[in-house]
Amino acid sequence: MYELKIALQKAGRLHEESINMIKSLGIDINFTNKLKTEIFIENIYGKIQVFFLRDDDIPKYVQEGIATIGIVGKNVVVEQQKDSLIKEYLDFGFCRLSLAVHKESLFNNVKDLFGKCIATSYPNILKRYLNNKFSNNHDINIHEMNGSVEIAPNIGVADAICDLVSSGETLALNDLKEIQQIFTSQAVLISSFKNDNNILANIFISQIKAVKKAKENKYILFNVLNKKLDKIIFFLHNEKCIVTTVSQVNLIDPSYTTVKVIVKNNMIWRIIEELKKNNAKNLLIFPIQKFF
Ligand code: PRT
Ligand code: ZN
Repeated sequence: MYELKIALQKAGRLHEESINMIKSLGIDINFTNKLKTEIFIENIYGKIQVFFLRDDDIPKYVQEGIATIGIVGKNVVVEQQKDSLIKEYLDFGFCRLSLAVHKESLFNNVKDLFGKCIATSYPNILKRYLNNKFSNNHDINIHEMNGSVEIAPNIGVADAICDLVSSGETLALNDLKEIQQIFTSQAVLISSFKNDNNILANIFISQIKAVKKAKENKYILFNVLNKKLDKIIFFLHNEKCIVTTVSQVNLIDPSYTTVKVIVKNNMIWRIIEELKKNNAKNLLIFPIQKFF
């Protein structure tokens, strides 16, 4: 029996989607009591323990091995300078870290902030950005705040802010305008285990990769006239589609062949149009659950 300990955000922006991600792997994580801080799940390979923490604590717990795996925003991991824990990008929780100033301010770019003060909860990421951009040669002052950063310019604490933005509504509500994006973020899977010493963790990560890959593709099934088959197969290979089945035994009409193919999402329209042009029939498109 193997053991896997997973740390997720207890409440907040990543909570729901982290749970959905775990469920999509086929792990039954139904819990009714929202106040519960840990749950145990028995799986054919072993025991999975899920516990819920504040996002800021997740990288430390993972680094110390208290949790094997964690799901947290890349912004938190990089700010805590634990970048090496990142194993996989999870395609949710997208946001950006941006510099913003009062909408009527004359500051239009980062250089305009020389000699000025920027308030932020992300001093390390901001410092790294400024030092890289200006080769350590700038006199911008960083004022660290733990929350409500967006009010700093209005109360005279700072000339600009560096904060997370997703829709931009919070900036607009506080009469701020974005002048420079300095970092992009999304939810990441972090882990500090060595590759060969935790079988259940390896299985978990390979399942996550399979779900991600599945989301990027669709499964298409169609019937095509036998005489057009070679042309269609050549076209599909040329477009880097993965033809999984070519079945000559078509019970409805022997002059047709059934083809099954895996197609990247961004190619679907092009492929379908070409198939239609070649009189393909009974075109069906399926989502894929996991793709190994
Ligand atoms: O309680 P705990 O410490 O666990 O949570 P938290 O309050 O520190 O974090 P939480 O739940 O707000 O965010 C968790 C993670 O979600 C962040 O670390 C990011 O990786 C990600 N994320 C995605 C965001 C946003 N989008 C986001 N918009 N985190 C915060 N925001 C805030 C932003 O700081 C600003 O106040 O939302 C506001 C802006 O949103 P818009 O849509 O108005 O632009
Ligand atoms: Zn937090």
